[in-house]
Amino acid sequence: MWRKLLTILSAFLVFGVANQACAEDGYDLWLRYQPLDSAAKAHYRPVLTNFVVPNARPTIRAATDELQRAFKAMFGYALVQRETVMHDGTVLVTRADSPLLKGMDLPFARLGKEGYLIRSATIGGNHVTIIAGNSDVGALYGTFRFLKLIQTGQPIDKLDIIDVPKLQVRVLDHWDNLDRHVERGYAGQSLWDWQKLPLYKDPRYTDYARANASIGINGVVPNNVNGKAEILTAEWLEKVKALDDVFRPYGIKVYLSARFSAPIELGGLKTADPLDPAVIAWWKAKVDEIYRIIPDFGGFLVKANSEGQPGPADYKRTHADGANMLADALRPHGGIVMWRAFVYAAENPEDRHKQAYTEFQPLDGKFRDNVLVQVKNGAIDFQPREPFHPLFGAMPKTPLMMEFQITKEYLGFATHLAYLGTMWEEALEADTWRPGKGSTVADVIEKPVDADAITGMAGVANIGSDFNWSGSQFDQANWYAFGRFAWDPQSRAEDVARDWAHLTWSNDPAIAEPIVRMMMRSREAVVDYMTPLGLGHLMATGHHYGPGPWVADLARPDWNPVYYHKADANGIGFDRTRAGSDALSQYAPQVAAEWGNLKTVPDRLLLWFHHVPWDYRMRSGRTLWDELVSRYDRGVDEVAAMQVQWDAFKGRIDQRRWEEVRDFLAIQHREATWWRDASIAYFQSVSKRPLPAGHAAPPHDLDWYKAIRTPYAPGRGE
Ligand code: GCW
Repeated sequence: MWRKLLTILSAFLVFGVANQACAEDGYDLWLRYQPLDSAAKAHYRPVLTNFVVPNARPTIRAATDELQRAFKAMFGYALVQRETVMHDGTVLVTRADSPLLKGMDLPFARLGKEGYLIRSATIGGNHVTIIAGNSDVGALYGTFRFLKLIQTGQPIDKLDIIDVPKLQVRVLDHWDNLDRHVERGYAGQSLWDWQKLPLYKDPRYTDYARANASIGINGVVPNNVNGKAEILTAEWLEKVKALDDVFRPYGIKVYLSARFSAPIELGGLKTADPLDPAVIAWWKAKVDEIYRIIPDFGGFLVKANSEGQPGPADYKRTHADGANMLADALRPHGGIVMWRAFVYAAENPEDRHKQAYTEFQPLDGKFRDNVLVQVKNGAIDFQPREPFHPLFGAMPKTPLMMEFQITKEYLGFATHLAYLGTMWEEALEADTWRPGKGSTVADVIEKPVDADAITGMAGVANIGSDFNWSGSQFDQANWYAFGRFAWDPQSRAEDVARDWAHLTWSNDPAIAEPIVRMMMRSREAVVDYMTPLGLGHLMATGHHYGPGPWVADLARPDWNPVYYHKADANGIGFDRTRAGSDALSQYAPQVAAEWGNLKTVPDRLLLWFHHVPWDYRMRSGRTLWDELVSRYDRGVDEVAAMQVQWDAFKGRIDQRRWEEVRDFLAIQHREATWWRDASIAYFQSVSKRPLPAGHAAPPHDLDWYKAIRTPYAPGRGE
């Protein structure tokens, strides 16, 4: 009797545990390693029985640990480990200089420092799979690629793959404060538990590093660009070192945001003037100290003379003076400076769109060669849609790196489903026409300005301590996509979405394909219900949550939405043609000609560059006013369509994740409707035109929307 009871009990326990293991919550990201069915196992088994570990270098160990983890999960068994002897079915994870590869003609010369090859080969009569690079980290990247093939059900018996990253610095910028508040973060607190560091290293740091390495990210800036100087003190550097120790095996370097006034705050100096010998000496000593603690430190990220941050202009010096001073301190150690071009000044009446170009373009060629100038994709600020930044192509002697925002400050925080791959693709494939036709933004950032110039891309992270990392299941796609675009700026957003959907949701095309279609349309939906037809910067004040197109009372003109849309009785839009602010003249003449002409400017940028009468006839045949209203509705309808699509997945996607997405789509629908109603109510009060037939009036009057206050919205900028 007791035996029977025990069996039932243990069956219950096993079932209970198994059940729990199946309850996916998103923690595993795209590295879910789902159990394969028996047909798939039988298919793969001949190619995979054991592997060789020629040595125990930490990065090779990280790669083989990942292989084992994945195999146990997918196949139900671990690979047998062999030291040197190969058998049929060996996976060899190694480096170009391995004696095991002696005499083989492999194209290592094409792989650079971080590239890899995956090759099905015969060694000593055995059929093996070689995963190798010139460096250990190349082999690690190759391992993740190999696993992806299995995760997505691809054949692996005749492999001949080569892949090399096109950019060198592929870095995540965390806007995390030392008290764990994340500026513009919507995924909980900062991942970095500084108070427990350096002694306690949360295992999540390793999982974070695995996820980054799996998509080729090789750098992390853990602290906010609006930062405190304390991070540079010895006490904090020990904490940073602890993180660095976790990241190193995954090929990830740590960089730090450096506050320009640190010599005053930490060093007790009277000035932070970059040409002052005492300041120069302070930074040199500080950098030497950092490298004593963190020998593979990457360098500094700096936000200077922007939104109240200190910088060289405080001493009438240029950005180049500031960046070069830090670069000189870092150079002996091989460190770099990422100097942000996101600058605009309160006292400057010039169109904010123009200010970064005005300040930086004349400095072309004046930066040290270990400086990268980090430029946001657009000239204003990560809006749902912006034209590409005019600096791309305009500084041919200066390495420019792209800065994208992964966290969705302006695209619905964590809850709105907005795949940013399409936005980044749009920016990267834009033709700068510099020096001539066919020189895209991707080309500009990819082609080194001289033989050994650095290249890079930065993404403002959307990661926090939420169990699903990004605050939502679908925001994981943006982290994933950032890695893929940083590896290859010519990536196609749709391919990336498809890979992610397969890895994250299902290999069943009946699920994955509709998800890809949702993702591909999702960002345009946000543009439609927030900032259609080239509008931008219409959000509420401070936290940026919800609509605020009426806001006109902020200290600086260029913080007010009315500055950007300029709606009046005649029309709407910012005239940036020669008759207006002339920001267009910062682009190549061909670009300026296309966008400056009402006949050729695409609808999507119309109001970014032109002030247009409400009755202007659009390509659709509708008036501008009618078109504007119909765009708002189109955006809301698209969200409703996503809800219908998602409902159709009920029971076919694991419950918890399915429910979360369903509920988030409901939030998105409510907020999209809020944006639509409030914006139409406001613009109608200016345009004084009736709504076109078939478009419902907002349910409340304008004052009702204006009165909405959400002081506790997350991610505040402080
Ligand atoms: O997008 C704006 C944000 C600020 C941010 C700034 C920047 C870190 O609202 O919170 O500050 O850009 O990029 O420096």
